Amino acid sequence: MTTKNPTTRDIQQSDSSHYLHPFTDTKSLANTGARVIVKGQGIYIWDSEGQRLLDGMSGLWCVNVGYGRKSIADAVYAQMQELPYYNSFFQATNVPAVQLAATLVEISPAHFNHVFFTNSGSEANDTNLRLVRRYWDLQGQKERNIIISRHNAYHGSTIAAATLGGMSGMHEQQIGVSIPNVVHIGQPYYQEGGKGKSPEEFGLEAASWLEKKIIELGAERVAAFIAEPVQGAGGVIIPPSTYWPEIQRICDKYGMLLIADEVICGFGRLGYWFGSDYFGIKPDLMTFAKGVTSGYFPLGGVLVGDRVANVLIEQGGEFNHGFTYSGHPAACAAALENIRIIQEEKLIEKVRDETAPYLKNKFETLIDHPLVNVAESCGLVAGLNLVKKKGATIHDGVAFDSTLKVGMLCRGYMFANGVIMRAVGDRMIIAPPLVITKTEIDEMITLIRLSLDATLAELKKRGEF
Ligand code: PXG
Repeated sequence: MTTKNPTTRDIQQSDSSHYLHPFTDTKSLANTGARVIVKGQGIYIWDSEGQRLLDGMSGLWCVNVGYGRKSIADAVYAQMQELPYYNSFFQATNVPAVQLAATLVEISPAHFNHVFFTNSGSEANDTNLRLVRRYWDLQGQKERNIIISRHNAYHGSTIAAATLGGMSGMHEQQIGVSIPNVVHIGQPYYQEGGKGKSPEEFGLEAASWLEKKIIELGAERVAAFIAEPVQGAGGVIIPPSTYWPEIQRICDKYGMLLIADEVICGFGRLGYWFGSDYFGIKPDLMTFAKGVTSGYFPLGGVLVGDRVANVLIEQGGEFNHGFTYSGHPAACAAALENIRIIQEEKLIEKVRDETAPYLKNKFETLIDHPLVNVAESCGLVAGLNLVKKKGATIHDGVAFDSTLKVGMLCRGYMFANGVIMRAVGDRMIIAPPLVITKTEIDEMITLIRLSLDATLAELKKRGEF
C-alpha cells in the first residue's frame, strides 16, 4: 500500500494480500474486505467510512474503561521517555512493575500476595500449567499432573492454552501437538443440558461431573481444575448459582488446586474486581489479561495464591520460566493508570449497583421477541438465544438449522444498525465497556431490537420462519 491517503478499498486490498488475521478465513475475508476501524471514544468506535458503532463487545472483552483515555496514553508516554524497557531477569526490576504487583495484591483477595507477569492471557495460562506441575513436583507428588478443564472453555491460543481450552475447532487443528494429561468435563450450560431440571439441580449435576472425573482418574493424579467463572468466548455461559460452591467443595475435598481464568471476568466485568469475588470462590491461581490495561497495552499474568507461592519460593529455587517482556514498564504504567481510573470513577460499584441491574431489566425485555428463547445477563455480560420456534419451556424451543448461520445473519444486521454484538452459533452476546451509561444501554437495546426485527424479516422472506 503506497498511497499517501489510502482509501478503504486500498487498505482492504493490502490487508487481504498480506495480513493473516487471527481466527479468520483469509480467503472469504478477501471477498468482503475487512472493516477498517480508525477511532474510538467512550463506548463508540468509528470505521474508515465514517460509520459509528456502539461497541457492545469492549473490543474483544477488554476495553473496560472505554476508548480515548488520554491519561493512559500520557502514562505510557511518560514511562517510555523515562525507561521504555528493562527486563526483570538477572536480579533487576523496574518501578511500574513493582507498583503494579503491589496494586494487584491490594485489589485481589487476601491470600494473593504474588504476581507473575506475561504479555497475554494465553501465556498466563501456560504459566499456570508450569506452576501447577512444579508445585506438585516440589510436594513430592510428580504423578499428580492431570489438569481438568471443560468443553467449550477458552483459555488462549498457545499450544498449552489451546489444550487447556475446550474448543473442538482448535483441538482438531492441534495435529499431534497437544499437551498430555489435560482432560475435559462438560460445561454448566443449563440451556444445553438442563432439560427437566431446575437450574439449581442442573448446577449440582454439572459440578458432580468434576467429582466423577476425579474418581475415574484417581485423586492422587489430579493436580488442578481450571475454569472461567463465566465462560466468555464459549458464548457467555452463566453457571447456575449452585455450581461454583459445589466445585469449590470438591476441589477442597480432594486437595487439588483451583485455577480461575479471570481474563474476561476480572477487573470489574461482573461488578467485582474478580469473577471469583462474585461467585464467592477461593482459587489458588487467577489468570488475568485484557481488562488489566483495558486493552491499551498487551499485558497478562497470574495472581499466585499463598499456597502455591510459599512452596515455589521456599522450596523451588529458580523457576525456569519467563518472557522478555514480563513486567514491561510501559505495559505496567498503562495498567496502573487503568486501575486508578477504575477506582477513581468507582466503575466497579457503578456496574454492581447501577448498570448491571439496569442492563438485566432491559436485556430481559428482549424475551418477548419472536426469535428470542432466552435472554440473560450477569454483571455486564449478556447472551440471548435465537430459535426458529419457542416452546413451552426454554428446552422445548426448535433450533435453526446450523447451516443457515442465523447468528451471523443477525450479527450483520447489528453492524448495519450501528451496534457490535457477537454471534457464537445462534447465541448473541455482549460485554460492553464498564463506563456504559443507562442512556447508552437504552440505545444499545433499541439497536439490538431493530436488528432482531431485521433478522426476522429476512428469515420470513426466505421462508425459514
Ligand atoms: N482466557 C480467557 C478466559 C480468554 O477469554 C484468553 C485466556 C487468552 O488471552 P490472550 O490475551 O492470549 O488472547 C482469553 C482470550 C472470542 C475471543 O472470540 C476471546 C478471547 C480471545 C480471542 C477471541 O471471544 N479471549
